[in-house]
Amino acid sequence: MNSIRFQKMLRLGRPMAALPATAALASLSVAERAAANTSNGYNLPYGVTDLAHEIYDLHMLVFWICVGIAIVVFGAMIYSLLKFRHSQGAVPDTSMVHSTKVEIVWTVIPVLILVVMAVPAAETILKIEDMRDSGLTIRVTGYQWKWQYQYMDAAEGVNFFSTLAQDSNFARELHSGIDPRSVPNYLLAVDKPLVVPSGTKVRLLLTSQDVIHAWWIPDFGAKRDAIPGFINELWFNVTPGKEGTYRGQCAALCGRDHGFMPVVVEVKTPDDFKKWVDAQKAEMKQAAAPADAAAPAAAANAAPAESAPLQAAALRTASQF
Ligand SMILES: [Cu+2]
Repeated sequence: MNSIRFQKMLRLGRPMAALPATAALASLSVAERAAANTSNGYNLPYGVTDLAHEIYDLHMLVFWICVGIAIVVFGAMIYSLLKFRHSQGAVPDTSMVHSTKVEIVWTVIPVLILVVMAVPAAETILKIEDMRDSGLTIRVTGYQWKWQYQYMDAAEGVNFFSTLAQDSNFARELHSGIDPRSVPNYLLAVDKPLVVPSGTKVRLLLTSQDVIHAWWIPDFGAKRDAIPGFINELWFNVTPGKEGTYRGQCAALCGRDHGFMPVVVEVKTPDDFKKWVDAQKAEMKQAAAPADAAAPAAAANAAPAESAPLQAAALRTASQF
């Protein structure tokens, strides 16, 4: 079953993107709210990628199947309890005890329901694992308690750390005297967000330098563990027109400051992304200028030499699937 059919079937359950369900959302400016997460605070976010929509629709399909089962099962139970109660002179029917016919029926029906759920779920899982034809690869490394982003492909060489924004960091301290509600995007803001282009399949290679972290952006339908000594992959492709800032958190309990390493992604149009990459490269060149003067050959060789094992690792993980 494809996702478009799901969407038509299940539109009922879709949350309203602009519903200001939480105090945090209510405190955002209009511009920020437009780019805020698409969750209404009660359900999964509908998301901004096709994959996120598909995951949402699957979730709603299973939800409505569960609702249907609950109505049928509890309906039959309540009806029987009331209709055939002892005070009404009901006599137990023993003809269905150890009935092969009944046992076949109550085995086959649940199996069919499971198959109905498993087929579209398997299709989506295969899609989630399909890392082919990505347009941009970024290596993501988790640390206690920050993220490092190292770009490959066209943005090769762009490399930075992303840590909790300073105003959140001050406000979170014990007896800071700062009201967290006065801090925009409290604990969900960073100094330097990951920047990606829209309409591009972005592949992340996730690893960690210390303990297990997990990179998670609910609106991308993307969450995966970052494990030391191991490279995990995930991909997302943000629908063009959905440019903006998307926020998530580290989703694996990774130590004392686990709650203070948010994930923030800024989605730009491919043109703006290219400009951003150029600006980053110019900035890095400027920062490296004194070193270049001292050892031009070493500086020129450093970047490719460092990235070669990464490229090899990327190829290795790609070939596993
Ligand atoms: Cu973490």
